[in-house]
Formats: sequence, structure tokens, C-alpha cells
Amino acid sequence: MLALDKLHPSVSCPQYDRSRLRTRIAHIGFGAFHRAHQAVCAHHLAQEHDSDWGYCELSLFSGQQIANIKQQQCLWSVSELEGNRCQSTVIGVATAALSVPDDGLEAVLDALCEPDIAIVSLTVTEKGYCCSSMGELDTDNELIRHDLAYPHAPRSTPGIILEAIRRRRDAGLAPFSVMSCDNMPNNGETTRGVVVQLAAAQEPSLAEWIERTISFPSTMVDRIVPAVTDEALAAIAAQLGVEDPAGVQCEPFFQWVIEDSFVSGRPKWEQAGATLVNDVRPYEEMKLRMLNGSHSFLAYVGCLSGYAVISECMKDPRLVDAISLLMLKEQAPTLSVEDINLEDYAAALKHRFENKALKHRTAQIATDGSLKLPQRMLNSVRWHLEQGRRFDMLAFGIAAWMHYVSGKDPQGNAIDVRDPLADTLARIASESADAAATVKGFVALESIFGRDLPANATFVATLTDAYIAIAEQGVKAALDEWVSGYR
Ligand code: NAI
Ligand code: CS2
Repeated sequence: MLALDKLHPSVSCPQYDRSRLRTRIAHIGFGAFHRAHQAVCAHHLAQEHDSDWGYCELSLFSGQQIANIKQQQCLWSVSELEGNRCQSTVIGVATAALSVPDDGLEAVLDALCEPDIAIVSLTVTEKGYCCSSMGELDTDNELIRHDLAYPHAPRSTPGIILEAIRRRRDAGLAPFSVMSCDNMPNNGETTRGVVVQLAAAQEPSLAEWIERTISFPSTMVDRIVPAVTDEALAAIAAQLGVEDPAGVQCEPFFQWVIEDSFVSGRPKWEQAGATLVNDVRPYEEMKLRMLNGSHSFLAYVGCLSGYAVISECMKDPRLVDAISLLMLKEQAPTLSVEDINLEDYAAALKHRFENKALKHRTAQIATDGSLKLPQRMLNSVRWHLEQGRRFDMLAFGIAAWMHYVSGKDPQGNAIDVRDPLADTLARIASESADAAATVKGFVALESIFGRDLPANATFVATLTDAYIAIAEQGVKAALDEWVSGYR
């Protein structure tokens, strides 16, 4: 268990008076990323700028990490790794921690209704928003069906936020801002959309009140934080001198671009390295398409090539060439960001992906592809189709995803596909008569490909070519051919 008096002297500890912190942000989704990103920023504000913004950490589905920090005074450690260097810091900005499984829904709703709460932030993965890639609330989603039937005892993230908003309005409390920190395009608008659509189905006047009163700032968030493994926990314990079941490892890089639109105040995040802007979209699209698009490409092509972690993919020159083409020829032209040199950005991303100290598993990034592909690859494909331009690497990445989600690698070994649509994807792959039918079956999935892409003959033909090339030549030889065909 983490205890401040037992730590190795190299570990940096909170120097601020934790009793001065006020619980002003409630964060839903106490996963690895929040612990190493937003919480670290708040920690620097308290450490170096006397900030009193503290966090109430909340989890809706899993109580384990919340239970872990409750045992250690709401502390955890973050270890930044690069090459042989490691710097560990104990984060002290959490003042309270609650989970629905252990503390119950009412305790979580009470925490969201504390008068001091000015911001509710979220890292609940793409799944947590219960919507299609077009932002429509998924009324077939089991949690949403439940929340429509029982609005005052909700289970979904949008449902819980909505119920807290309703209770605060009824009690005459100040509104909070709702800030998504998930990797989605327009994440603020998407969050507003699902909360307002759910409200409209329950109480239309509440939907109007939310539109008038609550802000949903968008953010672009960036720091690579791999899922914590037993190996990582052992390395963290060796570094700290004590065990920390809530510890995380990450890269030193940190970026956070935030839309400056908060109805009840905000911390001065800019003092700790964040950028406050009026429009996040250019940054968000850049990061989702260049970084996350390359990540997904490496995840699917890397898994099919037998590479377990991203740094291993970066040792294969064909994958490095492929993501360079993907970023600079196919993603960069679709972007509108003005103050960033995209060649430098791409070079910096490749350097970050080479970080051997981070064991960032390709299989982790490969999860939930049905919810990731639209913003990482398909919106760029649409741009190329409109312009009549080539999109070979995007097509190759999507075809690799189709092979991956069929559930068997090229040697016939089973792949553990983790995706809300896993059963549907496996059925399409196993029931289709040939490659063309398989591709057609996949692209007919409207929640991923919309209505436009399946109707586009160039899109379907390019994908079918890539799918067949991988099936017939194997992923490495096929990629060699597709990359050299570009020159
Ligand atoms: P994690 O697996 O450690 O944590 C995910 C959290 O989301 C858990 O607290 C889990 O209980 C909760 N969750 C999962 N499904 C949910 C649902 N349907 N409704 C409500 N809560 C749900 O993952 P991690 O690393 O914290 O990443 C979370 C998200 O943060 C990512 O999906 C991504 O959008 C964003 N992010 C992650 C980065 C990373 O490198 N790990 C970097 C940038 C953004
Ligand atoms: C990754 C991201 O898991 C994934 O899908 O692409 O979480 C990635 O590590 C972050 O977005 C980096 O900021």
C-alpha cells in the first residue's frame, strides 16, 4: 500500500496542504488515463500555483480502483518513462472517491449534487456515451433502455449526469459544466447531444433548460497511458519502494487543449501546460487522425504481423513507412489546424511510438474498433473520395481491421476480439461466401460506415482489393506491395 513515509527519496510527493483542497470537480471514469492526465495537471496547479481545485473520483461500473485509493488516503503514483529514465510522482488532488458497486448510486448522485461541484469531467471510453458515430443516442442500448424506464435510478453515464442536473436544478444549485476527455470528435457537442436527447425523451422542458444553462466544453487530450499489467505494477513497486495498486505508467509527453466555456468557473489549467482556445476541433481532428489513426493502423496490422506492442511495430520499416504515408499523404491534407507544422508533428509521434519503456499493447488499442474507426479513418476516407484522391493506407488499415475482427490470425489462431459488435463482426466473417461478400457485409454496418460509404463503388472496390491482398499474400507482403505501389 502506498504510504508517503515509506517512499524512495527519488519519488516526488505533494508539498501542498491537502486539507485546503475543495472538492470542485467530480470525475467519472477513474481509469488509467485520468490518473495520469487531468489529475496530474490539477496536482501541478496545487503544487506550484496554490490551486484549491480538488477531485471527487467516481466510477460507475468497476469499484476496484476506487477501493484501492480509499485504502491509501486517495493517493496514487504516476511514473513517467522514457528509455531508461523513470520519474515517479504521488498525486494528491483527490479528496473523495466513490463507486456505484461499493457505495451505491445515491451516494454518487449526492456527490454530483454537492454545491461546490463546478465541473463534471469524463473518461468513460467511447462506449460510455451510448451513441452512434453520428452522435445519435442509441435507444437500443441496454443502459439507455433502462434509463428511459427509470430516469431517477439511472445506470448510463448520460443518464447519471442528467439526473444530477435535474436534482441540482430542482434544488436551485448552481449548474456545473460537463467536460468530456474522451477521444471522440467534437466530444463536448457529443456529450451535450446524448444528455439533451435523453432529457427530451423524459422531460422536454429540462432539455431546453440544459441547452440554456449548461456548457459542454470540448477537449483534445493526449498522453499515452498503457493499461496497467502485473509487470507494470511490479516495476512501479520497485521504483517507489512500496506497492501501489492504483499506480500508472505513462510517457512524459502531455497535451491538453480545452474549449474555454465553463459556466461555474474552472482551474487555471493554462498555468500547468494546458491550452485554452475558442475552437478545439482543428486540434482534435489532428490528434484523432494523425496519432490515433496511426495507432489503430499499427494495432491491426501489428497484431496480424505478430507484434505485441507498439514499439515492436516501430522496428519494422514497412510499418514505419506505412504510417508516414498515412499521416502525411492521407491524414494531414484533411486537416485545418494552422499553428502546427504537421511534418514535425508526425516525426514527434513516431518518436513517441518508439518509446520502448512503454509496453503499449497492440491488442489494447485494437479494442472497440467499431467505435474508433469513424473518427480515426473513415472521415478522412470521405474527404479523399470527395477530392478524388487515393487513400491506400486508410483502406489497408480498415481491411486489416476486417481481418482482425473475423477472430482468426493468419496462422488460424483465435484472436480475442473485444468490441461491442464482436458477435456481429464474427458472424459476418464466418457466413460470407467470399472476400467481396465479407467486405460488403462489414461496410453495410451503418453505425460504423454510415449510409454513404457502402454506396460508394470506389470505397468498396479499394477495400476489397486490400482485403484480398492481405488474405492472399499475408499482411507483411501485402503491405510491402501497397507501400511500394505508392511511390
Ligand atoms: P481504463 O480502461 O483504464 O478506464 C476506463 C474507465 O471507463 C473505467 O473507469 C471504466 O469503468 C469506465 N467505463 C468503461 N465503459 C464504461 C461505460 N460504458 N460507461 C461508463 N464508464 C465506463 O481506460 P483509460 O486508459 O483510462 O482510457 C479511458 C479513455 O480515455 C479512452 O477510451 C480514451 O477515450 C481516453 N484516453 C485515453 C488515453 C490513454 O492513453 N489511455 C489517452 C487519451 C485519451
Ligand atoms: C489509443 C489511445 O487506446 C487507444 O485507442 O490510440 O488511447 C492513445 O494512447 C491516446 O489517445 C494517446 O493520447
